[in-house]
Amino acid sequence: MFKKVLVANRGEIAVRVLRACEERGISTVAVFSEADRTALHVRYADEAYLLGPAPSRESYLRIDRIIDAARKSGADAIHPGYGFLSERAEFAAACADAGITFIGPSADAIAAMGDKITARETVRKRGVPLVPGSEKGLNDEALMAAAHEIGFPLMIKAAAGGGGKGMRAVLDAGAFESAIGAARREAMAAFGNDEVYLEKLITNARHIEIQVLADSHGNTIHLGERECSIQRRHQKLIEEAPSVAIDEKMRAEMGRVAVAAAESVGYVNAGTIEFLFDSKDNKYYFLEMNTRLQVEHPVTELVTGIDIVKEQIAIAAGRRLRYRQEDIAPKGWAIECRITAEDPFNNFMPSSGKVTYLQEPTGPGVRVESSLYEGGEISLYYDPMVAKLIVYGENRAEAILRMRRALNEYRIAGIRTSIPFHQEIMDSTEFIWGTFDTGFLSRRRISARPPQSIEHEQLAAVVAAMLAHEEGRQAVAHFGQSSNGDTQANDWKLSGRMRAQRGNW
Ligand code: MV4
Repeated sequence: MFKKVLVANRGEIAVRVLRACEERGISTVAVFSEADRTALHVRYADEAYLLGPAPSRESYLRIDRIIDAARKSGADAIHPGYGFLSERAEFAAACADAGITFIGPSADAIAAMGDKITARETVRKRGVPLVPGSEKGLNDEALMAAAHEIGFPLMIKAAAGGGGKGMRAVLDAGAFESAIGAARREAMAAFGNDEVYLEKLITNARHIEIQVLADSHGNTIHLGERECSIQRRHQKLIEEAPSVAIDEKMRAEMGRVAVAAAESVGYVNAGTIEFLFDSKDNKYYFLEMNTRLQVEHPVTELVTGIDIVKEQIAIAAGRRLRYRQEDIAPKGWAIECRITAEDPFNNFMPSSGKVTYLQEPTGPGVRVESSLYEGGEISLYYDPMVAKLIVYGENRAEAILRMRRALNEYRIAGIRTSIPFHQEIMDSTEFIWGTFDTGFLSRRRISARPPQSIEHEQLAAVVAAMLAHEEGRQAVAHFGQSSNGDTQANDWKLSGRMRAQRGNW
């Protein structure tokens, strides 16, 4: 097992990884920029090394300086966290060249999944369903021909992109030629690679991803799904596990397909396969594979009881996974809200400043992953996410009510945060019914004023409806369709709401 691990990241994920090392009795090394001298992760680690000035390109993205810090500290492994260098094949290679273990997949696996067209063609050979799209190496003329075959509307995506970066929808042939040019220019500027590809646009789909864990002894398993459809400009804001949209049969099938996708590149360590799920026809399509630990990993940890970061460390140290697929039985419901230093009442304008007061929620089923502390400074140099609030409940109704309670307890003064946004979502019918898709936020306008707490009887209706829906789901699962073609759940929903209005829910 490693004696000393360097965490090449900052903020809440650096603290998260440092904690996992602490619990495994591993010494810890932090790295930091000038702007992070007093940051929580620096204070938490056993030792810390300055990388350089605040801008990421001078600090957290400097492979040479990070390797240098690892050498100076005698770290025998590096955990990249997410973002920054976590999906840079050249960083994984630099670690290997320096004789330092990279806690993640091989440079080859990162590269294979990093090129989104190669990834599609690799997993297709294992029978993974793809969105109908174009193959590698097409020039504009060939792409035009492919576009007419695929049909409109379609999506133009950057081969070196991912996470929605460099992606644009094209609704008809007339807009296609200019869109291709713009997409290539954008891809070149963002990734230094102007290759683009086409996919049929899947409308009103859900973003469902499967967590995969693979050791270096040929054991690859999945830990169930996460629903991540509530995104703003391709930034996930709320994630949950499991998803209301898929049943046990679909879960097993998507899990099997995700494992096959990971095995297609000889994947080792934690990874996530992203799918689009079309509940209109119960079809799902491979989007891409994320070759890193994800922000939203805690929701999977809460429903499986598995510490994914500790598993990553054990796998990188050559240990065998202690689980087989049949040991994985997700239980209960988890929801995560990303707390960002942004003002939801001012178009999510980033907010900076000193945290003058901090009161974090606690109590049953509440987990906070955060780098905030009273007196700490939030700057504009880095991603605005400053904390994650994750709750666990026996079912979705309890998880939503618990999230409402925890959000109401959360107090952060000195900066504006996305907390009020999350409070509104937890009150919204579309979220409570679980009928949202990736277009959810584009259909909503954030109210221009802080939400009034809903009246008790309204809350009663919400709770009753959720519980009825939950019972209904179980009833549907048990009894299937009712006579008039509606699912049993709809009848239960109605009765739930009616029961609440009578007050005897
Ligand atoms: C799509 C799509 C619809 N059709 N591809 C977004 C992030 C990246 N992982 C891929 N994403 C999508 N790819 C096709 N062919 C819808 C999404 C998508 C999305 C798109 C717009 C706004 C929000 C979204 C949330 C999740 C997924």
